[in-house]
Amino acid sequence: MISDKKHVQQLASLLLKKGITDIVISPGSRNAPMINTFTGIAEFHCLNIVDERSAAYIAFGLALSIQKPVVLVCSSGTATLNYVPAVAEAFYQNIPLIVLTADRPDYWIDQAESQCIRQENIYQNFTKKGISLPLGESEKELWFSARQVNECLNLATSGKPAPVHINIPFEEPLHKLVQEALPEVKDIEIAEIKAILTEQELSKLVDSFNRSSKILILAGQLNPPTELNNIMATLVDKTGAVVVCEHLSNLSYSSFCTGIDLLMTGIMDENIESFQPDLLISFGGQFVSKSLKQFLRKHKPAQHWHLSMSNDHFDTFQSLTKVINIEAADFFNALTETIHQHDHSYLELWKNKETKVNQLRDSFVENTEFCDLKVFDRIGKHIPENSVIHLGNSSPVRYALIHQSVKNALYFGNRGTAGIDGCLSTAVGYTSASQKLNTVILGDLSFFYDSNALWNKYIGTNLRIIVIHNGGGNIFGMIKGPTDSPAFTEHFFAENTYKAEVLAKAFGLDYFKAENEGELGQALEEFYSPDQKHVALLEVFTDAETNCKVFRELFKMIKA
Ligand SMILES: Cc1ncc(C[n+]2csc(CCOP(=O)(O)OP(=O)(O)O)c2C)c(N)n1
Repeated sequence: MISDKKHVQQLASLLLKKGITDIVISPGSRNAPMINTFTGIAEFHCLNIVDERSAAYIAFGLALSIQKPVVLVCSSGTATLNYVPAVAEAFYQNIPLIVLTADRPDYWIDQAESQCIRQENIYQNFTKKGISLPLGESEKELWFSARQVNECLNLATSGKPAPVHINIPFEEPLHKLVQEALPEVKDIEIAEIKAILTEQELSKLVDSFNRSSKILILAGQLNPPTELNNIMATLVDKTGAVVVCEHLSNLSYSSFCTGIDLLMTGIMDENIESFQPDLLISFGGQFVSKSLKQFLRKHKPAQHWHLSMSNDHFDTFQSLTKVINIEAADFFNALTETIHQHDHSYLELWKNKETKVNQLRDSFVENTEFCDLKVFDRIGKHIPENSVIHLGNSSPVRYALIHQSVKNALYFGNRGTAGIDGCLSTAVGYTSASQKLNTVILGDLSFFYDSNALWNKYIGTNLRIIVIHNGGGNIFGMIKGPTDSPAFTEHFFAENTYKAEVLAKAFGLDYFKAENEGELGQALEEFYSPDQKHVALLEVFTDAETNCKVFRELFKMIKA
């Protein structure tokens, strides 16, 4: 059985034609025609999440996992506004979400009607396109609506993917069901095109590349790139270009440089000009490292090329000279075929420094007291190879990037907007469709903020949650500024004495805790044991002041 509402029938038909079948529904009345239609068709895979903020982050995590668009369905009113944080995160990470909001007919808006707000274009800053479907079901209105839905669904995945919004007004009755097949609707396809460089442009780029002796390539946050890793490795071997990446770039090769924050601290004062690039090439999303940005803003390259499928003019380092509208893999492939061998002295300079810094880090971590820095080292050594790791904001992602990455692991983090409000939900959504072991590591505030992520039936047994309980927002003690304020403890650190244990028990998770190194080692053994067959939460208690002291000492030591 499906709803009798024809616009919804058409929409469902087009979603199926375009292979979009994963739907995250939040309950409501106005969205009944969508709920009845999607759940009435076996091909759709429907989840139900009550809290719309969490639902949208779960949909986002699911879309990351299956690498396909995911549909969100909610009622009208504030339900729709709760989607905004995840829609923004998806927008800045180029993930397609199809957001379907139910609405009342426009003649009831602002007329003291229940659960009614101005819903048209509410996500306009974070979507590629937003439409409101017509209410009437005449032939012309149905044709118009099908054309607009086609356009929205095509835009979500073409070029630079992004969320789209379809607002659908419904008149009562909302629950009328019919025993009918979905209507045949024209699927307007979008032709696949591949951007390539003209011969003239390629030869100009190759010429510039060959004339540069210090080439730095920055790979920002990337969803697991399949062929790019090997292409970049070949390029580095041939040219001695320096590839700088973070765990979230999901690239890995012995000649790439990672651990950027510490490495930058290591080069900040000493012989810094020799590290300054002539040519900088960047692609992918954001970098976490602030010191990398500071270094490049101060020591600007003569040329900066940014590779972007949507001609983004990202002038992050105030030195942008060229935007190249091409896939990174295609660009580096084309380049590698034609460029000369370069000498490897620039690469050796960076790699030698990285080796030294890493040695200093390892002996420092071994000798330091129990603190977050040490906890992240131990966690990294226990997470099994081939895992998926989700890093929370803000100090978890920073600590994790200081340490070596886990072998063959995939890394994710909500770095599009760096919110603390959906890190757990994103991980829950990702894990629900993942065959691998997934670990999410979050601070205590982020965990409590998003604990509704646990309020559903879809938590995979392959999920491990680690809460670093340092008594509040410890990041504010680590960065310059907040500790000077008299409002520090109450309004920046936001001291937190609640424990995750009670919530873990409420949601039926196995619970582990650690308050010192011995307990942590023991807990991690059990937490990652093959005998641990159920979803589990490990709460690690550390002292906020010790964490800040050790963190500062590490950077001071590297600098010295
Ligand atoms: C939605 C949202 N609100 C506020 C912030 C600002 N913020 C950044 S980090 C942070 C504290 C995080 O605390 P916790 O999760 O305990 O991690 P810790 O700082 O201890 O590592 C806050 C409030 C944010 N990033 N996102």
